[in-house]
Amino acid sequence: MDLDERINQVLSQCEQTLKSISSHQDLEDIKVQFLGRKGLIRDLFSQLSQLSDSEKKHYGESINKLKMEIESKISQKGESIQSKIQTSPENQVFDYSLPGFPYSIGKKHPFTLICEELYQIFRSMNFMVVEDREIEDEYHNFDALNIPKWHPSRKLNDTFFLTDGSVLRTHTSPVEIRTMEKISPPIRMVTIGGRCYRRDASDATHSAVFHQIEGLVVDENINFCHLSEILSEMMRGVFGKPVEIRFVPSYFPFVEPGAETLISCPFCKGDGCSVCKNSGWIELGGSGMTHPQVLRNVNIDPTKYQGFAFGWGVERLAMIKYGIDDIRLFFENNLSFLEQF
Ligand code: FA5
Repeated sequence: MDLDERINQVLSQCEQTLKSISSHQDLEDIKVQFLGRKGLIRDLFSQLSQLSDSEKKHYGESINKLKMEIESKISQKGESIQSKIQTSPENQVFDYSLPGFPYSIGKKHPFTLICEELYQIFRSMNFMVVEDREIEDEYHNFDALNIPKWHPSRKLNDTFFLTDGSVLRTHTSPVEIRTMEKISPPIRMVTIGGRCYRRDASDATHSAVFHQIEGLVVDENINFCHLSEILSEMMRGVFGKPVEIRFVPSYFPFVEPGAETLISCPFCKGDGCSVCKNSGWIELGGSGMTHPQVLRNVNIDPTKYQGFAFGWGVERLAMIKYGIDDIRLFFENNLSFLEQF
């Protein structure tokens, strides 16, 4: 074998051996085998003495080149062994002195916040806070509330009916009936954040699932001024300042007279802004004096007792209080939204 062949053979031998090893110790052995005092490179250099001067020059350069190439390959292999060692899980070093990741403190959902406020406000006015079922029968959701059989809200495209004929309650007004069935007047009750269901298309102000606050007072000598006072007090509590209430006559079969209830816009004080769509007023829900037939349905004598009731959207109230422009945000669990409160 001439020297050229031997040089190529040593290079490929080195490459093969490097491929087969994975430890620094093996690498040290290879260094000795190829670059050591009795190594293969030395051996090649020793063969130069038998050559002519011109051959010495030629092969001397070739062997030097081979030596540098082998040194570089050994050093690359060393780096690759080191990086494998560092990234293997059993060699990960855990530094116990590093600071930990801080826990971010959870925040209350704006819906929870407003419900807690409403709870405080009504407890301070001595209202009984009640809850009732979300799956209702037609009687309590409609009939007992004087809602006629032909009323559009009873249609399949407005209400979720279950196969057994019961309904997902479309409002919290059936809680009034259930309370009056159980308790005799005087009654001061409120249900806060009761879940309701309607087949409404979802948009910025409507959702198929939403929540209402429903209040009912039944006693002797109850009149519309009492209703107005309680609603004003509720608004003063929520917004922390007096808010004007406006009643616009409206029809709900279970109250007479009935009204859509508006508040003066707490942001622009009635001057007009984007929240109140420049009207100065914001509509929050219905209210009115309990219809005598509703009282009769629960065996309360309407000649002796009168009642007033209101039912408002809780998300709508929270949207106004917290400046939220889309009801869908309440249900999306979007962290960047929730962290604002
Ligand atoms: C009622 O539900 C009546 N039960 C309210 C009532 C109670 C009137 C007692 C008189 C006496 P209405 O359908 O208007 O009324 O709903 C009341 C409020 O619930 C609305 O003003 C709105 O704030 C909220 N609401 C109704 N539908 C939706 C919906 N799909 N998404 C979000 N909020 C809604």
